[in-house]
Amino acid sequence: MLGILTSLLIAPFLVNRVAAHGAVTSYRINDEVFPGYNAYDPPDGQVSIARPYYGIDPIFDVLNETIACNNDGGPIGPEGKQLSANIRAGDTITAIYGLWLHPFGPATVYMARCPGACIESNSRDLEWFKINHTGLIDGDIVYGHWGIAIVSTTGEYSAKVPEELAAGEYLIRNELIAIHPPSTGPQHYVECAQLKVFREPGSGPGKLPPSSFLTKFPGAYNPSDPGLNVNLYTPEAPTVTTYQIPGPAVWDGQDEEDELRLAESIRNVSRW
Ligand SMILES: [Cu+2]
Repeated sequence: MLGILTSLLIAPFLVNRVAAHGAVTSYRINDEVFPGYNAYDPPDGQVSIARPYYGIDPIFDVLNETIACNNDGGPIGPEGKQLSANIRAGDTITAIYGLWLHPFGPATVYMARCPGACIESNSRDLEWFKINHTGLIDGDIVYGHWGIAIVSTTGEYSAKVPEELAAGEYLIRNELIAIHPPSTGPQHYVECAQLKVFREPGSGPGKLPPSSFLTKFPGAYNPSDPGLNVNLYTPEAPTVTTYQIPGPAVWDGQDEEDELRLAESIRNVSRW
């Protein structure tokens, strides 16, 4: 009797816990689907553009050594197992999630240039730049729409590779930040994949983001970032309609002077 009662009480809790987590299970580029990595099968049999990841459980500590790609930084294995997908600069890559239910928090997408072949690169050593993010889309932080709710309603999240980006090998890093836990702090769900970016003939060499856009993982976030310290459970939470997405500004091809001009114009505006 006690056993049945206990399992009735505990089972839904466990199911919810497991079911609520999630990860990228495949990618889509121009209608072509690239199978992802399965953290619950042995890595030996797997061939994928995805970097391996430890599992669907979130990372809580933004200073954790695994926060770059939710693994030790390395590829699945040698070339032949660790693949890369070709993508044209300016095209869109869609991360497809097997299951995702958390509705509160921002979605972010980063890329990092590998100095040589990505298969030789540890994700922790690379300099990352943000290519896309979606925070609070509308409404307030409790009843409004968030970036990660795009994933809970559509099962996927898309980001455009900057049209200006130089050709070469890159990692892409999809991250969903679920901010609902009241006591533990936000949950970071991170997966990476390898891309080979090429450019349309005649479109020029492209460029890399200026250093002001570059960051490291760990390093991009600080536990004290405002966007990582939002409490949805206060009486005033339904009146909060702004949210500051953690991490650097999005780079969509602008150079440093553009960015300085923008910062200057914002400073001028805020003086008024
Ligand atoms: Cu979860």
